[in-house]
Amino acid sequence: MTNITGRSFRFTHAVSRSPGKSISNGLRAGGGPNPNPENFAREHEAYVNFFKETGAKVALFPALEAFPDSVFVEDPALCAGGKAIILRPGAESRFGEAEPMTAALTEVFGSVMSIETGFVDGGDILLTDSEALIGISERTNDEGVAALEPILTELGYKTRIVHTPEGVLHFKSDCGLLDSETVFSTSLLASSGCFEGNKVITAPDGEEAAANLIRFNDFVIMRTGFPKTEALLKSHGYQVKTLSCDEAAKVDGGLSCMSLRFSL
Ligand code: CIR
Repeated sequence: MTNITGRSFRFTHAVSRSPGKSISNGLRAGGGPNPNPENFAREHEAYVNFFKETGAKVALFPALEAFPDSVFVEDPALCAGGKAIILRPGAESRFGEAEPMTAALTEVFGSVMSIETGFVDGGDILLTDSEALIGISERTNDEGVAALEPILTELGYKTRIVHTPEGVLHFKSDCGLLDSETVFSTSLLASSGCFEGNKVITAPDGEEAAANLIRFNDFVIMRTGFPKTEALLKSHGYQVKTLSCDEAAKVDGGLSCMSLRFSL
């Protein structure tokens, strides 16, 4: 049997897409100020550079001005088990992102798989080594999950259907993977019982916005400005890298959404 230990965080590659100026029109649930495109571009550059500094191969796709939210590449596609799966993003203004993502990921992977019915945003999927936790949300529905499940099964993942809490955009807005068995989560999400069987470290009160973190090889990449979370993760022995994503946060984005990470 193939050794799957670490496949959820040991990666050789990442892809990302430059933010366009149209990011200032990005979707956001709560109103609030527009992101500043220049500042966004600076934060994004630092983010991409960090992946490069770790030695990963990084492909940077060009900005798509017609799709303000297309910098959030995690939503129209999922990379799992060495394959790319094109999804069907659940927000109307983002649906068209699937086509350019198909072209871009075909260049990288040689071919892609896809779902043809329903809606799934990649932000609602947390992969562990053995499982795909999929949160039903405003963007991800039962029909989309039914289309995705057989593909994930073929790739060796068990699927666990869970629920993204009301008022939370994506399942992973409130959690991230720390290692093969440990999840970092807001207490709101963890209290739903969705992580039964996993170890859970809970985000300190008032630092829920740091829950969307990424484990990338030896590093846990978390958002700058959350000292209690940083200290907590270090106390558990994780090697932490902080990156600013204040501009992405203005349009409900976080660190995980701006890249797809995988091994080839
Ligand atoms: C959206 O509403 O689709 C974007 N403004 C933010 C997407 C963030 N993606 C994610 O959490 N996976």
